[in-house]
Amino acid sequence: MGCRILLLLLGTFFLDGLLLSMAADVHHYSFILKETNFTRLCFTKPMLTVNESFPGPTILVRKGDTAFVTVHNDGKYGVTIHWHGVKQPRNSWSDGPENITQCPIQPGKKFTYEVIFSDEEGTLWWHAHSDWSRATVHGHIVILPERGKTYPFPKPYAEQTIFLGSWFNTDVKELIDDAMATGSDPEASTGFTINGWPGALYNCSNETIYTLGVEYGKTYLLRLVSGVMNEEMFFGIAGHNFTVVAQDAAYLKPIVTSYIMIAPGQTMDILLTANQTPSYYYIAASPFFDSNAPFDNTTTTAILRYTKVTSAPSTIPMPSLPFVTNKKAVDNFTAQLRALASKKHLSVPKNFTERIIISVSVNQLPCEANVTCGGPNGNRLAASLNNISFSTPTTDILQAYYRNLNDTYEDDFPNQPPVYFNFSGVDTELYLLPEVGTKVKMIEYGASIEIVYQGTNVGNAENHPMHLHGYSFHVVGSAYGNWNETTSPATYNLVDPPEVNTVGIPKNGWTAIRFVANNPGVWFMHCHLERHASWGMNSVIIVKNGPTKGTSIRRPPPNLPVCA
Ligand SMILES: *[C@@H]1O[C@H](CO)[C@@H](O)[C@H](O)[C@H]1NC(C)=O
Ligand SMILES: *[C@@H]1O[C@H](CO)[C@@H](O)[C@H](O)[C@H]1NC(C)=O
Ligand SMILES: *[C@@H]1O[C@H](CO)[C@@H](O)[C@H](O)[C@H]1NC(C)=O
Ligand SMILES: *[C@@H]1O[C@H](CO)[C@@H](O)[C@H](O)[C@H]1NC(C)=O
Ligand SMILES: *[C@@H]1O[C@H](CO)[C@@H](O)[C@H](O)[C@H]1NC(C)=O
Ligand SMILES: *[C@@H]1O[C@H](CO)[C@@H](O)[C@H](O)[C@H]1NC(C)=O
Ligand SMILES: *[C@@H]1O[C@H](CO)[C@@H](O)[C@H](O)[C@H]1NC(C)=O
Ligand SMILES: *[C@@H]1O[C@H](CO)[C@@H](O)[C@H](O)[C@H]1NC(C)=O
Ligand SMILES: *[C@@H]1O[C@H](CO)[C@@H](O)[C@H](O)[C@H]1NC(C)=O
Ligand SMILES: *[C@@H]1O[C@H](CO)[C@@H](O)[C@H](O)[C@H]1NC(C)=O
Ligand SMILES: *[C@@H]1O[C@H](CO)[C@@H](O)[C@H](O)[C@H]1NC(C)=O
Ligand SMILES: *[C@@H]1O[C@H](CO)[C@@H](O)[C@H](O)[C@H]1NC(C)=O
Ligand SMILES: [Cu+2]
Repeated sequence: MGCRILLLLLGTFFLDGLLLSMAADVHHYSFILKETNFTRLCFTKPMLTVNESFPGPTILVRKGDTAFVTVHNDGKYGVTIHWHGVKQPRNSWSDGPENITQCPIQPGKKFTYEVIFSDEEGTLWWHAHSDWSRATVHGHIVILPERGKTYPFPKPYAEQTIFLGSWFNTDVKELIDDAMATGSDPEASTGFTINGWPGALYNCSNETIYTLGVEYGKTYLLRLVSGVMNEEMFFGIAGHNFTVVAQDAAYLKPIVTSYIMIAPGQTMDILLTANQTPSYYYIAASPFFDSNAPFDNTTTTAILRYTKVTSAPSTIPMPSLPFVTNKKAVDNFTAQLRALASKKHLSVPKNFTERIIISVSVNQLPCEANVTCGGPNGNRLAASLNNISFSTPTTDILQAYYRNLNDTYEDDFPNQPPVYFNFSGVDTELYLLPEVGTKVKMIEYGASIEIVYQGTNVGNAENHPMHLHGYSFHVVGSAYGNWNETTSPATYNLVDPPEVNTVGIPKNGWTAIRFVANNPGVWFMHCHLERHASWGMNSVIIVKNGPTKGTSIRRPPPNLPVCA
């Protein structure tokens, strides 16, 4: 797939390691977006895909490479693509979120993204970043170690990408447009999928199942992505424990477990050794969901089949996953996530130059006079950060920032919630009426930032997977209840906190993250539950330029889509 730029001419007097680490490759991909029919999902309507494939094609690179991806839009709507978890140093231009860093690629048009990899290593993913199109427009990004380098674990016999998805037996654009028109909760998905197949527990044929063939005694690296739209998921494999070795393209201290909890947007790399009685075993994923909102309560399955076993047993064993509301199981798992200690991780900021406290809420807005709204109390459902419900502009914020244009956004996103109250305990009938606006947070280049996300019990409380573009961050603390300036920082892990791009804020709890603002640009920050993002649980950070060209945002690429 790639044409390789080998820097061998630099001379053989370099030490091997140095030479190899400079040999970054350049890859070229072409994506054709178009409507496709998928009978395998009992699907009745065409859906938008890349290259008629669901999930879409995998981008395969090594650490530090660059990929040019030309996206041709042969669909009906404007779409953008985001490279989830790729930091894109100085290059917000290719980050993708619609009307944040670019305007959509219109039908009949194309745009070439320059996807710049830096320190990511492991598994990430790409997805559409326009309304709900990511439900069907998504795929893996696999980042291998640099040439000549190895994994920090024994080399697996083979690798396999595993994509957890949501499946809607309807047109997702119509679904979210209808819900937004009345402010009601969007319909839950019809089911979940593993590598695009729903599995044995739906009313499709039993042939609609993904099968992973394994050889007895071998170890496999499973690269798991959750592209699920609105639910966190438990995932397990009957009869087998497995070892989690990375999350969001950063290595972890190995965790041996029988299940994981993975939130929308997150990725996990898992080692599975096929060391049980050769047979068939179900692989399964089912939701973790602890709020009163509608959700998809189904289970998707795949089959782990030992090769040389020719027929299935009369009963294929199912993994026993935690019950849908089992918070303890979630906490047990997430508490074990620790960065693989290395020199790199000594870079956790020991203190901060700026602390930003952000309340995270589901709210309501009054219904317009001539509309019948479907939210609670006849209101419109909304969501907010620091009680500001984000309104997506109609021209992109990056252009406005780069060209100093007014009227697209305001730069006064506050460092504090507007009101302090018992965030985690307030009666759920109460809600704060959010302010609607396009407010961004300006950050000085090089600042050490601490963000405390404080979940609230306003509206319909639940776990929120918060995602920040352009960065990965250290998750230094998390607990139930209200964050306390005196007692909470004392509990922080500043030694080996996991480094991720998406983190679940516990229901009625808080999570603190730290990062150094060393990537100038315009970076979207949002809940990765798609309905909350649609309702405004979003904001933008703008990291200002540093003192030199090499610490400043790059120039815009040619042919950037313009706004209608
Ligand atoms: C997508 O399809 C186009 C047209 O058939 C092809 O040229 C391209 O290589 C495909 N891309 C990938 C990533 O497979
Ligand atoms: C999808 O299937 C429908 C109904 O069978 C058909 O009318 C339509 O042309 C198909 N669309 C594509 C893109 O193949
Ligand atoms: C399967 O079909 C039955 C009967 O129509 C229905 O009750 C059930 O909910 C369906 N199950 C799923 C998972 O769609
Ligand atoms: C698929 O197989 C499972 C397990 O054997 C069975 O319970 C289910 O009824 C089958 N579903 C269909 C649609 O045949
Ligand atoms: C998986 O781990 C659990 C808990 O440590 C243990 O009880 C169980 O025997 C293990 N199962 C296998 C198949 O190794
Ligand atoms: C979700 O599924 C579980 C297991 O079938 C069931 O006990 C629970 O009542 C379901 N919850 C809802 C809200 O449907
Ligand atoms: C969580 O872990 C503790 C100790 O490690 C164990 O006693 C408990 O049963 C676990 N809870 C769940 C729900 O798995
Ligand atoms: C951390 O930084 C803050 C503000 O920059 C300062 O007030 C505080 O004293 C520092 N704490 C420590 C332990 O250095
Ligand atoms: C509400 O009514 C006003 C005046 O008739 C009209 O201009 C506006 O478009 C209507 N809004 C909606 C959402 O229908
Ligand atoms: C982005 O802006 C265009 C107009 O330039 C508008 O049609 C589109 O709805 C906007 N997208 C979002 C997600 O608000
Ligand atoms: C932008 O806003 C500033 C401050 O409000 C004002 O001084 C300036 O004239 C405005 N620029 C444009 C191009 O409107
Ligand atoms: C924070 O904790 C301290 C020590 O327990 C307590 O004195 C203080 O009142 C708490 N602050 C708030 C805002 O609850
Ligand atoms: Cu959320």
